[in-house]
Amino acid sequence: MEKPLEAMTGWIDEIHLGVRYGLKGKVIVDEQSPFQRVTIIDSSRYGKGLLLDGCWMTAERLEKHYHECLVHPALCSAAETKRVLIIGGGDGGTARECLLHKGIEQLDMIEIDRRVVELSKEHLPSIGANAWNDPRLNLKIEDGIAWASSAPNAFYDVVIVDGSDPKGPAKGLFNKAFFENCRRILRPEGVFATQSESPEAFRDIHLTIIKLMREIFDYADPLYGWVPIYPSGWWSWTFASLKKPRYLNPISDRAMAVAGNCQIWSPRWQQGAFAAIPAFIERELKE
Ligand code: SPD
Repeated sequence: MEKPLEAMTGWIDEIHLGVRYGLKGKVIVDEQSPFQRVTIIDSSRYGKGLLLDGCWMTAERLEKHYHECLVHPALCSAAETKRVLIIGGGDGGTARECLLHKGIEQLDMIEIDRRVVELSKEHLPSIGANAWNDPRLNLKIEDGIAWASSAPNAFYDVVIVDGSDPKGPAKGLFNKAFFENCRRILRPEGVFATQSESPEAFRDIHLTIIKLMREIFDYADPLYGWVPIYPSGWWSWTFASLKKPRYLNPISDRAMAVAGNCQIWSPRWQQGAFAAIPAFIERELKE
C-alpha cells in the first residue's frame, strides 16, 4: 500500500485529473479490506472523515451536504415509503436521513464491505447516529448488485444507491443491467435515487448515468448541489420514476416533518437545485 501523502506533508488529498482536493489533518486508520483501501482521517476543518481507495466519501462536519440531497427528494415524493432499499451507504448517513421519515417500516441496507460499517461506527459515530439501533434497519453485509438482481419485482417504494465512484466494488452500480434491476424492483409509484458524480470533474460518467436512466425509467433528472471535499465541490444526484417526474414535487406534510432537521435540503432548495442544470448538460442531454 502506498504511503499516504499525510505522512510527508500533513495534507490528505484525493487526486483527480491533475487536481488535488485535500484537507489538513492526520490519518488515523489506513487498511486494505477485502474490497478496497479504507482510510479514516481527522481534520481540523471538517472533523473525522472517510476515504475509499483514496477518494473522499464523507466527513463529520459536511456529510449533510450529501446525505440530505440524496435522500429527501426521493423519500418526500414516492407515493409510499414503507419499504426502502439502500445499496451501499456503509457510513450510515443515508440510513440516518431515511429514518427521519416515520412512514418507513423496513429499511434494507446492503453494504458490501463490513470494514466500512465497523470503522464508521467506531470513528464516525455521529454519521450513522441512532440509525444503527433503529429496529427498522435491516443491515446486510452483501453485494448490493446481486441483491438488486434477486429482489422481487415491484418490492420497494424507494431505492437509493449510495455507492462510491465508478471503480472497484462500485463499478457495477452505474450500468444498464443494474439500473434495469432497480427499475424492476421499484413499485410503479416509487422513486429511484443515485449519487451521480460531478458534472465538472466526472462529466462523461455524469452524462452517461442520466442518459441510461432516461432509457430505463420514464423520467430521470439530475439535482445539483455541492460537497466541498469532493472533486470540484460541485456534485449531483439523479432521481427517476415512472409515469411522471414525481421527485420534482415533495409532498408537503412529509417535507415539513423532516425539514427542521436539515442543513441544506428544503423543498425550496430542491426546486432551485433541479432548475440549476448547467447549459452544457442540458444541451448534451437534448442531443
Ligand atoms: N466521490 C464521492 C462519491 C461518494 C458517494 N458516496 C459517499 C458515501 C457517503 N455515504
